[in-house]
Amino acid sequence: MEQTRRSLLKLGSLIAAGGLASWAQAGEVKIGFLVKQAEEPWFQDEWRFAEQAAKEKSFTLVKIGVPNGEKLMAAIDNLGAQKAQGFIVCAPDVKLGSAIERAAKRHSLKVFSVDDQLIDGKGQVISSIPHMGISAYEIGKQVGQSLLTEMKVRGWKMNEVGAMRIAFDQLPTAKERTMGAVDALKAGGFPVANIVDANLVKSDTESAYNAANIVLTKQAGATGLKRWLVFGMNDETVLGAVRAAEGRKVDASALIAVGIGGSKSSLNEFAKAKPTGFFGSVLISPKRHGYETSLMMLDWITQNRQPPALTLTTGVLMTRSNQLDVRRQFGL
Ligand code: FCA
Repeated sequence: MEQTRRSLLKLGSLIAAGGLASWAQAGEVKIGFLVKQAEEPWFQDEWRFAEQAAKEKSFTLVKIGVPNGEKLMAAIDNLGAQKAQGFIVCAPDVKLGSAIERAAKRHSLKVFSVDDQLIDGKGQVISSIPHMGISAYEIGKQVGQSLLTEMKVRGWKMNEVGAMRIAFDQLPTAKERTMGAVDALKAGGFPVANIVDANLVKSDTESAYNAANIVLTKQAGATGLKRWLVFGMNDETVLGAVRAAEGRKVDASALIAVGIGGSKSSLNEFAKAKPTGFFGSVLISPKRHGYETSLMMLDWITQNRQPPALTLTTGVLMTRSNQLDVRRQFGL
């Protein structure tokens, strides 16, 4: 009798907690993971960690690369047709926010953005779509501070140094990251006149290579600055500038470039026998952005527990010398 009473009590609390009222079992769940640049190591890592979550929790993960708006809309329709319940997205253009939200509603799909926060037609953040991103401005500041520190270690005179901001200002997180670095440099007394923008057309290595070449050509004539700091939104764009500097015979010792990401692009660079101008990268967590977002989406679908409106993740400077430790700290 006592046992029955206890089981009934347990049942009651389970129902209260939503345990029995679950909407779908994990095994029936299908979650899309849509990324703008599937070829970039960061997104491959995100997918890998999302796969890990899918395997552990037995749901189906549908990975789709969405390099443009058309592919993105087709992918959402496709997920709807497959009877998926939700998707995580890093969109090729954040201004597609309202269109994404409408398409998701039409197919009764839950939507959770990752990395790049979606905006509406007025440029306002769409707060009804939960988001996980990096604390862009703070991480940018870390980049700027590490550039200052390394410059001091090398004994450079700041007024003889140029700082190149690889800019992609149409993407808010990219602007915040790079402006964080600019503000840190300014706060450290770096001469504002020596900070120049290399404007990206696209956020990839090739575009950064071209943009950096333009800046270096101009500066060689104008100011003759021979030592450079380089920073940008991610490792891939910073590496484009490093390659451009190498092409113009800037010695590795005359360059301090710090990226953001810490995935394969930077690890390959650190693995080179001779150090290049790529000094470090602020490691961010593809595990949190891939694994954790997937589990949050699963909870939303199965427990009706909506993810927090905003989750911001942090980073740690990784260099050739501390890479193993830092990656271990991040569970990578
Ligand atoms: C953006 C960038 C990626 C990565 C991610 C966290 O989406 O394009 O390279 O830095 O944020």
